[in-house]
Amino acid sequence: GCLLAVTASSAAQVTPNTPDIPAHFAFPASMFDYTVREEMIPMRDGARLYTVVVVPNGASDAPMVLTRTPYSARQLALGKRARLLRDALPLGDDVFVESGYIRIYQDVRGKYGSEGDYFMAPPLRGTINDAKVDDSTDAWDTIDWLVKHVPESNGRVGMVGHSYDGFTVAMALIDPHPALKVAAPENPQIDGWMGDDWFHHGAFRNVNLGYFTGQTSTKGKGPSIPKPAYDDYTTYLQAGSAGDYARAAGLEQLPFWQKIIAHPAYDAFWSEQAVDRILASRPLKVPTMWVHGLWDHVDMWGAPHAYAAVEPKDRRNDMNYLVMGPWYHGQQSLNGSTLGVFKWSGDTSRQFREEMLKPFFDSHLVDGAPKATLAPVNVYNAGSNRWEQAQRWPLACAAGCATKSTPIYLRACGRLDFAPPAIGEAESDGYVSDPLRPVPNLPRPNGVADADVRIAWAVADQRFVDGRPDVLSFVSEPLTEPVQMSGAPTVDLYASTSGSDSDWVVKIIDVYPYTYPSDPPMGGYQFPLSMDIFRGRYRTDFARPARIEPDKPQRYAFALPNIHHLFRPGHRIMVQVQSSWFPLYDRNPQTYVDSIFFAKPGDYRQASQKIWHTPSQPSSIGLPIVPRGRH
Ligand code: PG9
Repeated sequence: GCLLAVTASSAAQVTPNTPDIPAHFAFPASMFDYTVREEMIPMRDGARLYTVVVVPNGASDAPMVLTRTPYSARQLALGKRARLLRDALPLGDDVFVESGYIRIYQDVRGKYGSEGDYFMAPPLRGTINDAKVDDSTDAWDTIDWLVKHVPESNGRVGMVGHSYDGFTVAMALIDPHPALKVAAPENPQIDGWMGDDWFHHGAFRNVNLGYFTGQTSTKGKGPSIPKPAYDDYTTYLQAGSAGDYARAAGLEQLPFWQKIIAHPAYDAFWSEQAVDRILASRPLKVPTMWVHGLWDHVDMWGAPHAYAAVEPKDRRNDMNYLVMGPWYHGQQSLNGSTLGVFKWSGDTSRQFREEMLKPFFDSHLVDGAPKATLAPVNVYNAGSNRWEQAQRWPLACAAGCATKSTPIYLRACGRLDFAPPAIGEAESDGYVSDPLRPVPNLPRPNGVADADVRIAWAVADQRFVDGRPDVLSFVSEPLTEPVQMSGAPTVDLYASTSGSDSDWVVKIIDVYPYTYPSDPPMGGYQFPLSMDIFRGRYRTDFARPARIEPDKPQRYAFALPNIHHLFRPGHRIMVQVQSSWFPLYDRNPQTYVDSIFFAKPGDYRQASQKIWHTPSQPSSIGLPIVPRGRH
């Protein structure tokens, strides 16, 4: 009774000459607590998309969860082929398995098993894409097929996915199929130029070069770009401009690279494909949970901006949800107990999946499930080490929020103060920015092998650059009371350069007390909360770059990524300013050229940078400080 009964064994007749790889092999279905169906689902233009439908044994009237991906549906759904469904699927699917969902993964058109042509995160059909199909119609056609061809289902579909897969979820929300009942775009790419994968405020993210070869050199998984050095800093510095490196590696063969270099500015190609703008112009039909990592520097822009674009349409405040966790890119689907040196209150990723994602999906998809009692905004506070809830986001901003943000001023002698600059104090602080010695974004060396370091770089102790002669640090007195920030800080920088173009990087940092008895190595830690880069040539118009007049103070105004953080008494607020962030972003040559992708070695020149702090040019940061007891 305890042994597995071996029923039919139809051993084939073999001789020593029988080849050892049979024409067909399959594990017996009885091994698994689920079945797998591989389908080619037809789209309206005749292209068929490879889709894996994973059905738990005994399912009936079960809801379906769909992910559309360019990263191999077969690998995601069948890569592990474990006996139990919960071990077979990616970890982030645990709550769907627990609720008995039918899980579906599909290759986007043109990738892996799917037919048709591949376009990288393609724009919605319309003005800049004259195709008849896109990720919105493909999602519609897929859902339409699923509700008609999966007899074990209850006809209701949810969509979930992270990053590129989050982009496909967001695209499905545009004119959605009526069976799409709920969606969770996680770290979605929403605007590739403003602050997601390709650029941040016009500065190009070098890491994309390897992504382009990996994704678009072949239908399956392609190689990353060959690197001549272990240390990426060395690799990119020796390569010259991003364009030089791309040319050396043959990227001119890749149409998407050609599109990138044809559109370095925020022209119609970018602004018209920005998914937040498209969603803002459509009715809100599907309850949606936007999921964001507070330290996700890949898609820093997407989820909060899409949430904000849709929020005005959510009149009853029961359709549009935002979750922001203490995560790097995609960590919500993995273990979320730590990030860098920080230990959170348990596995925050599992908490999100179990206490937010599951009840949200269940309530819209599972027959008879209770309505989820979930706050519209759930955000982790790394200062108090707990999840906190809100009705709306942000809690403080420049205008239109419950609280107006509070300016804090960059003052002489590296001070940061709530009082504006006084007459008579030194007018500016300066540094020399040398593009031949750019400021690193993480301690060197940073090679592909250091995955942990690279992933957690966004929480790295910023003392590794504090004190560099080309980094300015402005720091407050130790706080005497707790300070809560909940929103996006805004930069209002008066800066000049002796060059004719320049980047400005601004960071908001929580400086721990110099001694920290409960965790001594944390004494003095400079914990970055919000940082971003701004390419100076776009200060007046993102679509039309302009030369910067040398040595003339100019105003640079832009928003930084969201913060939800309690600064504790004894901690200090720090603002760092620098003019490069390398190798994460390509270097600004500091001499105005038509396209920085093609800057020549002679264009890269040192520049004297000044940050002004006079009564008429008071550089400041608008901090989203929330009165105590209001968050
Ligand atoms: N960051 C990747 C990506 C997102 C969207 C478009 C292209 C690439 C990703 O992790 O999927």
